[in-house]
This record gives sequence, C-alpha cells and structure tokens, in this order.
Amino acid sequence: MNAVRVRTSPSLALVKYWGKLEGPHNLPATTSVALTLAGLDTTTTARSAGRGAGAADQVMLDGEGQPPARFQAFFDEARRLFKSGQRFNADSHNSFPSSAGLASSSSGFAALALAAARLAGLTPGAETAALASEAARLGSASAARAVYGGFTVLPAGARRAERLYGPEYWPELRVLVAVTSRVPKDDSSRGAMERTRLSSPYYRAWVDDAKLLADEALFALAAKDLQKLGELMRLSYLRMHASAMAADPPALYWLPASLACIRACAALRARGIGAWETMDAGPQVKVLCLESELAAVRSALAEAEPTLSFIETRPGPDPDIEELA
Ligand code: 2P0
Repeated sequence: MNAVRVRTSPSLALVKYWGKLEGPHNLPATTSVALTLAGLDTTTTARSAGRGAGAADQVMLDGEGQPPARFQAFFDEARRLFKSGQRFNADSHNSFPSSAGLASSSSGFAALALAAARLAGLTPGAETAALASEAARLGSASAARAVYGGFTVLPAGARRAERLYGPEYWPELRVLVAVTSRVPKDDSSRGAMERTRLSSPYYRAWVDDAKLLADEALFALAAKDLQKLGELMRLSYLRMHASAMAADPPALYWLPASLACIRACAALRARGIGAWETMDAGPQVKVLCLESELAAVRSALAEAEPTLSFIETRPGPDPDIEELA
C-alpha cells in the first residue's frame, strides 16, 4: 500500500489546554476535556516519499505548500514512534476555515499522524491510535485528542490523550458554531500561549485552578449534567482568556460579534434555555445545547448579531482511514 486517505474532525475543548510544560516535548500544562465536532472535516491524502538522503517530508494545505519547520518535530517523532525511516508527502483539505479558531491544527495533525502510522505498516487498533495520539501531540497538543471521535481527555503533562466516551454517548448534545469572521488569525495559539506563560501575571493562577475545573467537568460529563458542565466550561474559557488578555503584549481574540454571542447566551439562560458558550484562540463562539433547543439558540444568536453564519454540529465519529491503491 502506497497511499492512504484519512478524514478527521477538529477537537473542541470544553475545558481548555492553554500553556505548555517547559521543555521541547509539547506537553500541556493543563488538563483538557474535549469533544470531536462532526461535519467539520480535514481530509488528508498521504504517500510515502522515500527514505534516506534526498527524501523530504512535504505538506500541502488547501493547495498551499506549508513551511517544513512547522512539521519537522512532528514527522521526526512519528518516525521514532512508528519505527519507520520513510518520509511523507501529504495533501490536506479543510471543509471549514483554517487558522480561524476552529481547531484546524487539531484535525490536521491527527490526520497526518494516523496516515503516517498506516503508511508505516502499523496494525489498526487501540495501540496504534495511542501512538498516533502521541505523535500528533508534537504537531499540536490538541491534535492528540482529535485521533478519537466522541469525548476525550488530555491530562496535564500526558504524552497521549485518552478516549472517554464514544460518539453516541450523549446523542441529544449539539454544538452550534457561530462564525463571526473567516479571516485567518494573526496571533497563533502557540505564540499566544507561550507569551501568556512568560508574561501574564495570571498564568500561574490559571494553571493552578485548571486542575479542579477538569476534575469537576469529568464528573459533570459522566452525569450528562449540561448545566454543571456548562458552568465549568464558562469558567475554563473565561479564565483562559483572562490570563491571555493579561499577557504582554495581550492576546485578545474577541470581536464585537463574539461578545454579542456571549451576551445572547446569557439572555437565553435567563429564559431557561441551556445555551453554554465557549471560545478558543479565535473570534468564533461555540455553543453547547440540547437538540430540542438548538433552533431557539440559533435564532436568538442570529437576531442578536445578523452578520453571523452558523455550523450545526454534534459529537463526531472516529476518524475514517482508507487505503488507496
Ligand atoms: C484547546 N486551544 O484545548 C485550546 C483552547 C486553543 C484554546 O489547543 O501549540 O494548536 O500547537 O500545541 O493545540 C490550540 O492550540 O497549540 C488549542 P500547540 P494548539 O483546544
């Protein structure tokens, strides 16, 4: 087999990873709890590009060649973990805006890791998924989670993510993505979280506090308690952003439309509708709710901010891996 096609979906953190342990291994400083988003797809076709001198790794994303330096540590770790000497050639496409706070690096590196594992001849199964999670982490820590569908946890300091529940665990759960802007961000999450670690006076407090939030969120998820989970999500994203906004220079991802969504969710909750928002390293707002209330949530947000576009999604399936002739 010379080529493989992998489809993955981005990993949305309910409780956030923001900040790394010191050192070269891209280990997260905080535990994140996440779900994979159905219907937002990264599709990556990868081929072996030979071995030894003269062979090189190459990645294209939506038709554009990517800087090799961004992928070097990932490919080197993948070769080490998969006991493979080969180089890889990958062509990747996203069905949603890249680098705009929709976690495209999570689905992107997860797809690359799963493709490289298959090309290296690893047998599909739990151990290969775990090794792919470990390799993907070197690309983006959130990508360690995106090798699984459903719900995952990436513990602080861990080398790989763990699956918590499969995609069908909470069938009524929906995520409404409110797209406030499709412009690629100019402040990468990697740079912003490192700046937060180095310069925000609130970084230490964020990390110390995050452990309790993650533990409680795991209980709330086990109980399918949307209100409790929502309250913990809200603390996590607002404390993450508060620490990032206090960096020097600040990392400020919010747009006026983002704030309009946040306020619309608060108004919905005041009316008894469970709409729980979260935000990542970008201006989009993702709202967790139940299927029965999705239409009400969507129309309230559209009324509050007519410029929004929406993506309706839910916990996503496991990655799809197809061998090509
Ligand atoms: C998360 N984010 O848990 C958090 C919440 C953004 C906000 O993981 O430096 O692209 O490549 O490991 O994974 C985005 O950061 O960062 C992210 P790197 P990544 O989903």
